[in-house]
Amino acid sequence: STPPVNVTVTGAGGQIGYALLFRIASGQLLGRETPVRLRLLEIPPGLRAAEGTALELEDGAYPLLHGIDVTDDARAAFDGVNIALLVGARPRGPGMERSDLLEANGAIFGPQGEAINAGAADDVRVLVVGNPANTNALIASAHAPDISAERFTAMTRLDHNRAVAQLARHLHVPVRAIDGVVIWGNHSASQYPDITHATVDGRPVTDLVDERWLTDEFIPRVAKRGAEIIDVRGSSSAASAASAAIDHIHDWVNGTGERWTSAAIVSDGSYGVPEGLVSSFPVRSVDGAWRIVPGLAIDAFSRERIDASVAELVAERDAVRALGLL
Ligand code: NAX
Repeated sequence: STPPVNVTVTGAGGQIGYALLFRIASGQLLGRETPVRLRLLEIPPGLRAAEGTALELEDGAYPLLHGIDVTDDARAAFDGVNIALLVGARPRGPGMERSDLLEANGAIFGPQGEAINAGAADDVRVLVVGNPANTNALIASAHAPDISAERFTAMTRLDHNRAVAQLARHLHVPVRAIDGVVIWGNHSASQYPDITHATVDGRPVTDLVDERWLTDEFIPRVAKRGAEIIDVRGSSSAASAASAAIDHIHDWVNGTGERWTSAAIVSDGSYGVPEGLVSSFPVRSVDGAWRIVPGLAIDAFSRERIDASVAELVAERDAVRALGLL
């Protein structure tokens, strides 16, 4: 029988953790044949909540769940880890400057990168969900010199899924009919949801939507969807974020076939994105690795928006470098 896969979730006592862990335990992350061992990492104030979630996981009597450990020790949490979902992060508090936020998160993702470097399995895959996700992934990767930077990714799948869903709704077509949507750049309001390569059942989407809808409704709606959820729901996206994290890892492990998705991965210099930045690209997953979709024509409208979001990533990288976090 298949040996269990070690899955570590940080911030496990939080709201995304609560939406995520039961789906992992039920086999939606790695399939119904693959047993999992869960490690939940929290900081002391979150430990009780994580322990409570662990009790409920036990009560699910999931046949695939081969054990749950709850800890506040990163070394223990990442020992032998195959899949690391880094959800816990320091949110922006009142009066906190951007550099304070980057510094506080550097203090989390640096040590976690070191612990991953020390203990992870050879096939480790890391997904950073906690914000600022791209730069947190960059910091973690910089602290894991023995692990290929390709193994550190950040989540823009929620933005991707939001873009696909908005497009499907606007065009009155099923989500499944749509391919070729791209999120470029940073997981922030500067992101660029690009439909210039998108198709509906093979037909170019650009033939089907007008430019006003694209610039005045679609792009801002996707980029500000997180704020809309907070406004309507009263708290930030959790189940949809968990769902996107499942999609990201599932596709990374199992492959995407010819379809594309979006993921923030280390840049190889493609599309003018400076090498080494963790930026969102159009990707396929082939043989267990993300591959940037090559050779897309980038029009002037897209170029400007990609460059703006990438400039924000460069500024974040420079700021954390100045703080000595890289
Ligand atoms: P919660 O505040 O509900 O939970 C976060 C948990 O992380 C808390 O229990 C806290 O104790 C824990 N934590 C903090 N520092 C930790 C550390 N050093 N080690 C382990 N655990 C730690 O937030 P939640 O709504 O679950 O969101 C988690 C993160 O996801 C936030 O940073 C949020 O901004 C980010 N998001 C990212 C998204 C994306 O698309 N990339 C979308 C959803 C979400 O906004």
